[in-house]
Amino acid sequence: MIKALQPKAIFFGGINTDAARWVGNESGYANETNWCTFSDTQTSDRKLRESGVKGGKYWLPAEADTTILYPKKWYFNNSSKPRTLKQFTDLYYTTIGRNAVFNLGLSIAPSGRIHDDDAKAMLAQKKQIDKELAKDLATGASIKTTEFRDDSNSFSPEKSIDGTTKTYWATSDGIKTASLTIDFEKDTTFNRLLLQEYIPLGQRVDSFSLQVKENGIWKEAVKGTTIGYKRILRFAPVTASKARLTLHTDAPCLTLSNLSIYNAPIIMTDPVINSDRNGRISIEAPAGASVFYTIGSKTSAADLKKYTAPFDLSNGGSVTAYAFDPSDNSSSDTVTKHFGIAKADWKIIDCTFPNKDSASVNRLIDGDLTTMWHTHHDTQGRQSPPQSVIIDLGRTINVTAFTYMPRHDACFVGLVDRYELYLSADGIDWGSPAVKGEFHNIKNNPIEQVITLLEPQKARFVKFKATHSLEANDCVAICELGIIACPD
Ligand SMILES: [Ca+2]
Repeated sequence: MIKALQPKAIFFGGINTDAARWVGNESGYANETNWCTFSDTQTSDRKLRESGVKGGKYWLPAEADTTILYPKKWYFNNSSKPRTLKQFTDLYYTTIGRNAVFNLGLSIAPSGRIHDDDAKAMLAQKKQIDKELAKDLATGASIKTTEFRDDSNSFSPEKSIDGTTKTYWATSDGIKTASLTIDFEKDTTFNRLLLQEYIPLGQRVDSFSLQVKENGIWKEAVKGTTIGYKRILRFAPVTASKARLTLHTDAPCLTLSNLSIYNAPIIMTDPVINSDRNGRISIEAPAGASVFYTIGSKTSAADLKKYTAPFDLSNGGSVTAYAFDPSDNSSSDTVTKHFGIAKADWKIIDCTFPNKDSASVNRLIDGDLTTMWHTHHDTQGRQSPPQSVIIDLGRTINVTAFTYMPRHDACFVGLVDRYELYLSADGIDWGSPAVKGEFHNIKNNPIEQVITLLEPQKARFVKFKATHSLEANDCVAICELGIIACPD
């Protein structure tokens, strides 16, 4: 009936041969090689669905779906948030930028409306894409080609940069490889390439490469395989006077209706400061941004120096850093992170539930805030609190505080909210807790907690006892424990 009343309607994921093809995953990406053609509408072969089939019998372009919420949730819930601007922007490039249609799963709030946070995230993504693809640097440049069809102006190279996809550059039949060269006439910086084939004549390009003339020398900036309706590539910024796109096809000839070049600004995000188990600090920032940092309590601008490589902080301390984009002088917020002493010499010498599976107790001190120990095992079942673990620090330390990283994966099973911490010189005599209490509001705010002792205490052994957890209180789950020492 739909076909009778709406003959041009397109079905997503249907078995019809005039449908949009489900891309084979629900994570919001198509393969970089992505043909609009397909042959087996029934197949569940994921790789085939993500890539399409060159020369396939049916025209079934890919449609890539995923959720606005991350971690992925298809329905509204209070614990999931919309994707960050960076994640959301990445989705644009891995779907639309790879010749796929983008199908975004929204979660409708109990009010019957799209949640404000989701609406804001979508508007921010639109604004970001507009900013990244704002000024087409190919427009107004001069363009030359190795060959065009019939020497006719209808298919001249200018048709690929004239701002409309209705006109196109095309080569003569039998031409398998051809190039377009853009001359900016001055050094020009860019990091995005957008290509479109003239899709009414099908999808033809098998591979392409963009070379740029930087300081008088030609070098490859980026390369790809298929193009289709639209392909957008991101690459490290290059500064060049000329850019040469070489395309190859197995079809009778080549077409290109659009060639655009952009210089996208960085998505500014706060730097992420990490420590490994040996106390080596590394700082991550958006590609292209510089990072400035300082160690300790000095945070005036003069104290900050440029970050170039990981550094040692095995005795612990605090690191303050911000990211800076030299292209537009924008900065991130300044962030400070406290680190406990390095865990290279630590050993777990006792635990009420070691869990030998991938949730082994060693994950509590592996320096990775995302890996988790829990007291749930296929064969041993769930074990409720109290559960405790004893750590040998390898040497005597003047302990001033401990850190606790809760599970933070949008699941609350075993999320520990009450604790006792014991300290001992010999691992035998524990006495009363050095500190005990509750991690307040841990469910809504599952970030690392720093619990300071009333006064520092020398110890070589630490016992952490989880005395209560959320949900059914029948399991314990913790990502990481740490110790902060007094400066010597
Ligand atoms: Ca861990």
